[in-house]
Amino acid sequence: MAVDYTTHDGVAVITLNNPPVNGLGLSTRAGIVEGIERAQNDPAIKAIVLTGAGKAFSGGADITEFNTPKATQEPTLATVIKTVESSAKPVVAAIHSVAMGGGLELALGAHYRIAAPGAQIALPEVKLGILPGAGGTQRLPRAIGLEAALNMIVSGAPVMSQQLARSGLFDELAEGDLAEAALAFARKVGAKEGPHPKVRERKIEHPNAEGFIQFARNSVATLAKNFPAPLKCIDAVEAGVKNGFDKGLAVERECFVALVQTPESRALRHAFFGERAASKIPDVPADTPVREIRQVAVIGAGTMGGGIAMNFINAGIPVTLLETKQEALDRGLATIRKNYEASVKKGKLKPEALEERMALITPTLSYDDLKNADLIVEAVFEELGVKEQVFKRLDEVAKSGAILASNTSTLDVDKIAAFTRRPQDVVGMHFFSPANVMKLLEVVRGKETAKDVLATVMKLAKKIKKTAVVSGVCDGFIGNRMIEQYIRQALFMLEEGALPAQVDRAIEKFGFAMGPFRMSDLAGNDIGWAIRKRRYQEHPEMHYSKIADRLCETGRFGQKTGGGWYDYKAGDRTAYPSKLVDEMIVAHSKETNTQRRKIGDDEIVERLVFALVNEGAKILEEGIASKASDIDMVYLTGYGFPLYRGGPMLYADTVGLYNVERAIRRYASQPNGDAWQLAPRIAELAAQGRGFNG
Ligand code: 3H9
Repeated sequence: MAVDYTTHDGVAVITLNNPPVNGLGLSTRAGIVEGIERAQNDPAIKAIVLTGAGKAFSGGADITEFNTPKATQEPTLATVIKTVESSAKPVVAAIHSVAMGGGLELALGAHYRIAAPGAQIALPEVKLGILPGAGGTQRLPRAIGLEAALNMIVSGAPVMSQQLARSGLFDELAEGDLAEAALAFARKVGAKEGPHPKVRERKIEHPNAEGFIQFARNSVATLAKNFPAPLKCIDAVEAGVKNGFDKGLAVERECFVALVQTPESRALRHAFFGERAASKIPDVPADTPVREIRQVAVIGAGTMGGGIAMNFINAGIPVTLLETKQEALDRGLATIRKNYEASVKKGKLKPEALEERMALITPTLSYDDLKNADLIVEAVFEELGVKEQVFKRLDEVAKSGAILASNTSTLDVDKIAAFTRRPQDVVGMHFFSPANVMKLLEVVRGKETAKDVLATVMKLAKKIKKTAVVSGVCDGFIGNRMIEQYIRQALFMLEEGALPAQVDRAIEKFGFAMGPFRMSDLAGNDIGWAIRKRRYQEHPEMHYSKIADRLCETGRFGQKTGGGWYDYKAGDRTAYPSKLVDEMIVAHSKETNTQRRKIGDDEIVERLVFALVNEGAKILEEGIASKASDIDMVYLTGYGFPLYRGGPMLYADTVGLYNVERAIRRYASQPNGDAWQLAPRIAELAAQGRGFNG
């Protein structure tokens, strides 16, 4: 049963009981209606309390039902709320922990609301690409005022119940036991004559509602460029302000139905579930015991090591920071301090917190100081010999059961594990630069990595607010292995007729934060050069355009050398197209006897994105990633793939794998076609009319 019904001295208590968050799925909705009717028909009942069991009042509509028949099957949420609102006996919503989306809308349909402090109150629907679809855009402005409501609706951000104590949303804030307070409140209002108050009957008071709505529309239009939902929220609120509750409700409904079918909403819901699914590893049960991480050590105080250390410090976990030389240690500490000072300046960190955080770092030059660490993350030079020295030393000093993690982005974690006598304790933790900012953490699972090590690292990742995705061992793991194919295509296109600025412009228009050439200039072109040199040795059969090598031979490594694919001016990160480089590209085509042609933006986008998709499919086939949504999470959180497209694999599903396959076969038959080896998984799924995500 998704709803419990109990009675307490004249009060009926309807308790949503649909773990984990009392989502308002069909059976829960039906249970509420049943409960209200039962209470109406029982003469002994004078009032009704509506509440939630477990860790939420309600997290809102059940998102998994969207676009399925259950979503529109009666009783819909609108019917449930109408039933609650029109109950002759007063309904008191007793809110704790979480009242979000449809959950808050349900509470707004009650006659009274009583809340525990510390409850998160939100209409977060915009974050899923929709708008509150069960009266939220109409009732919240009537409950807390136009401005506060519009802020909550358009941002989706949660507000703590105590902050709303005087907003008109709650009749009471329960300081003690919520259940008892709700019963007492219900008895009190149950003794009163009806009718009981309805939020829908309140007025929206605002001195200049029209002006404010116009102002909100203008601000939202620029902020929410690629997302249609926020503007629709304003349309619905405006309709209610101008034409009354019922007309507003009709506009809200219309907008909801349209938005829930948009690709943007599908992408955002995919990301919501993808983030949660990423933390689940198929053969590592949720109840796997975890190791306790009270003390962390980081080896290497460079940009990467310092950034990694900051993650733990920010979560209140003390860090021992090890370097080989005092100057390097001092430099690393100074950089960390500078980063925190910048946060203080921006008002993101309280000045007193700066010293507290710095105090959590113990700098050292001695491996002996690592003996108490529960987790040691290595961020030293990316060379197997250097890693060997570090891990052999760690094997000597680390306590038994300590997790030994490498931040390697390219090296074989199994080889690194084999430098120790405890490969089961070794794991890859691949942070992305800047490590204190980027959300992505690739957790690299070696062939001997213990399950409890994985479970521990995944849990810790949540604590340090990272999106952790598990990758098997392969060259480049998930993210960099795919990006290599993307860059390869970008370079071929230069040879065939495009110029860097055109390629970047096309893919940035598609929604990438940064095109491949601007990205490469930022990261340093020498990094890719080193990887290609290795490839020429290891995979001489793999064919690359030599245009990037030619650029590197001139010393144009990117922003750090004042020039790369673009020109840069001192103190200015703007990428200016470089006449010199463009001429070099054209000359290179000539020398390689390549007939330059006009390449359209559509082709640029297709070749870049499908190169990711094709490699992603191979990664799935090989079991390097366990699900397509993991790959999407890597690209959404680490590589600037546009969120509103949901990641490369979901995008491929949106285009249709049949079309992806045809395009790849076409490119395979054109110049540089040897780079396109169609992943069998794409052909298989396309033949079955399926996508990567079902
Ligand atoms: C809506 O209400 C539309 C209406 O306006 C109109 C309708 C007509 N549905 O985040 P967690 C699952 S739209 C289904 O790890 P936490 C989640 O997938 C809805 N499932 O926990 C996960 O499953 P699993 C508006 C949901 O404690 C588990 O619960 N509401 C839903 O860190 C635990 O989640 C929202 O957008 C749902 N609505 O945070 C709220 N919510 O264990 C979205 C959660 O299998 N939810 N799940 O991986 C949240 O923000 C957080 O989940 C919450 C709890 C704060 C509630």
